[in-house]
Amino acid sequence: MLTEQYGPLQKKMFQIMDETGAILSPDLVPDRSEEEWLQSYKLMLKTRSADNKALQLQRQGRMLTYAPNTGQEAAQVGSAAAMEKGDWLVPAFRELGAWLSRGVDLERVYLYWYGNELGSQFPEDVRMLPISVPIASQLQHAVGVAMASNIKGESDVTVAYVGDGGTSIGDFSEALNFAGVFNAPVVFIIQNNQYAISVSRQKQTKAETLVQKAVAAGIPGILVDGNDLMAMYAATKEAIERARRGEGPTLIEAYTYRLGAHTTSDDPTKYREDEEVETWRDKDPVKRMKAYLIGKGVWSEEEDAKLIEEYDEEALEVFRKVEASGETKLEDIFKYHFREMPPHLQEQYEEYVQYLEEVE
Ligand SMILES: Cc1ncc(C[n+]2csc(CCOP(=O)(O)OP(=O)(O)O)c2C)c(N)n1
Repeated sequence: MLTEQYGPLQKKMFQIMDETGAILSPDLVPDRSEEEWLQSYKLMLKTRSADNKALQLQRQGRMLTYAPNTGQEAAQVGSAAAMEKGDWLVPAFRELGAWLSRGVDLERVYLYWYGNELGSQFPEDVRMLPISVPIASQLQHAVGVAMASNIKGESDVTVAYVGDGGTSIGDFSEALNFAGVFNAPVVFIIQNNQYAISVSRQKQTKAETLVQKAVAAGIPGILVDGNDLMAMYAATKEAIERARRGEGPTLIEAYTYRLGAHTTSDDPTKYREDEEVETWRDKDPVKRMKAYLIGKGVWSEEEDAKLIEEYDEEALEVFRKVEASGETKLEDIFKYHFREMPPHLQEQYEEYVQYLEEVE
């Protein structure tokens, strides 16, 4: 069991691949074909292209806001790749690689950041809850979804994401506790990207690691190099299989770094040094997986450059579609927040309609 070797109290970080793409532990490499690793790599690349394009568009005043994922692609794609078709994904708001891996269209994601409510509507067969910005609130829902699978006698597992900042919120501890008590088939993934906006990980908690919070809840945990696609896949797969066997929840801390800004409204140069960012650029998850695949002879620099170009163009195409049809209507905020509009919202909506009549 990886959680025994690399459990919270072992004070070790689980890694399979080093920063150069070299395999450190050949016996721990998950049983996947080179083609499957290549597919995951392509999803990481697609995530990065979508990120870059969204940032450009936001700077041109065409995208409302955006929360970049650059640097965190392995934590997202590696964990989602370990999920089975019927498993549930419960997101926070910075897991683009995981969403794309699960079959969410980039168009939905861009619609969301464009401010359109339809960006939260996924096809029926995509088992993902809507993006959740109220920090850590999604974790209670995740436990509920997982408990429902248990009650219905279904074998689906729920994978829920949260940031390092989210671990300081009560919902996080409550969700872990509930999951443990009710043996819910849920895997919690903390993307520890070292910052909650400007609050550094050191200021977030005096605890040495975030994963040690699993000990208090009495559930297994593992600290993983979040920039190592293989390690993230292996750790998540083990946790999902444990949950599916009826052995309850796991907490995974993916140790990673947000290379970009918190959102497009943030200026990270105000609270962190360039040198720090540079050391993390050396640990870039995309770079190391690319080196691995080129080393295996299944990928090349030429194919890489060509695919990036294709993904960049595709992202722009998708955005143009969103821009052409996805204009945000204020009334959507009233209409889609609840299934049936509660009286206080009804009142505000009527006021808004009256206002529109007056100005027209
Ligand atoms: C309950 C709540 N409080 C405050 C905020 C404002 N806020 C938005 S993002 C954020 C930081 C989140 O940091 P973290 O959980 O580490 O995730 P990251 O943004 O780094 O992915 C805060 C405080 C919020 N969205 N929800």
